Amino acid sequence: MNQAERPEGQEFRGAPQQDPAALSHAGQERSAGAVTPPGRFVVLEGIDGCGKTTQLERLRQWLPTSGLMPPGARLLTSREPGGTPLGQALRELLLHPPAGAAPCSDAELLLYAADRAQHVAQVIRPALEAGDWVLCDRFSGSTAAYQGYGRGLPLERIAALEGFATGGLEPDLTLWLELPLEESLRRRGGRAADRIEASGHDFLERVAAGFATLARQRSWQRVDARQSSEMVTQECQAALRCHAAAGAVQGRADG
Ligand code: Z5A
Repeated sequence: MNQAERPEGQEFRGAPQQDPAALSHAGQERSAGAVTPPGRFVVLEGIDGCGKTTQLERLRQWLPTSGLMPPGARLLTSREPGGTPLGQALRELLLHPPAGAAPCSDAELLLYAADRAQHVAQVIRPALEAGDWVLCDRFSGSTAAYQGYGRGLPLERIAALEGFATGGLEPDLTLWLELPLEESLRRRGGRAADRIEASGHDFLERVAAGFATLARQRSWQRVDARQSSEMVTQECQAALRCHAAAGAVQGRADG
């Protein structure tokens, strides 16, 4: 999707929800030891061209009137890399570096971590702490898939760096848009590849397999991205409803 069309950093207010109990998350924890901000953090992951940008825009339009968001909560959409002004500069360096400035694998990992640290500190955590919802195109899973499984950097090193960059913040829900690599290449068509996309077929195959492994390990919600974009949207919406319903049950158990 065209850069100018991307809806990053936009905010929308939720309509009054149909079931106020559906989003009771006070006191829940995303991960052991991490205090949970009251908002919701939803991430779209998958290989290049799997339809994240398309679905982010559709969910951006749907969520505020879905009845899932608490009254007054805002929806913020963002992406990585590039969800902050610093991130925009890092994105250019990462995807379209000037001649001679392409980062080595370790530097690439550190630049993605820097982008994420700034994004969490400046955008994501403040929004979640204010009770808002954040819908993000890519997060930590992409680093494990591309720099871990793709580049072959040690996953333990990546995990340690992630903890440092995010302060332990993890998504509440990750929607993994699963698409075969060949279909992703077909969808890309004649569009010029950025530096990561140009890393070669074997690299992209390792990334795609890495996403499948991560989805199993991290209990991501799989969405079949081969379907029409309307059907993909419906699956994403169903996953979000399910997640909210599970939150309501958990909230009642806690309360
Ligand atoms: N990267 C990394 O290495 N490490 C990290 O930690 C992070 C990222 C965070 C960011 O690229 C690059 O950074 C990315 C990973 C790396 N590189 N790669 N490869 P980006 O943000 O510029 O782009 P992207 O996220 O990889 O993908 P994209 O090009 O924006 O694609 P998309 O958002 O997933 O898909 P789309 O734009 O919605 O759709 C692609 C096309 O398919 C478009 O023509 C649509 O109209 C069409 N489409 C969408 N859905 C459908 C369906 N359902 N059917 C048919 N056609 C469809």
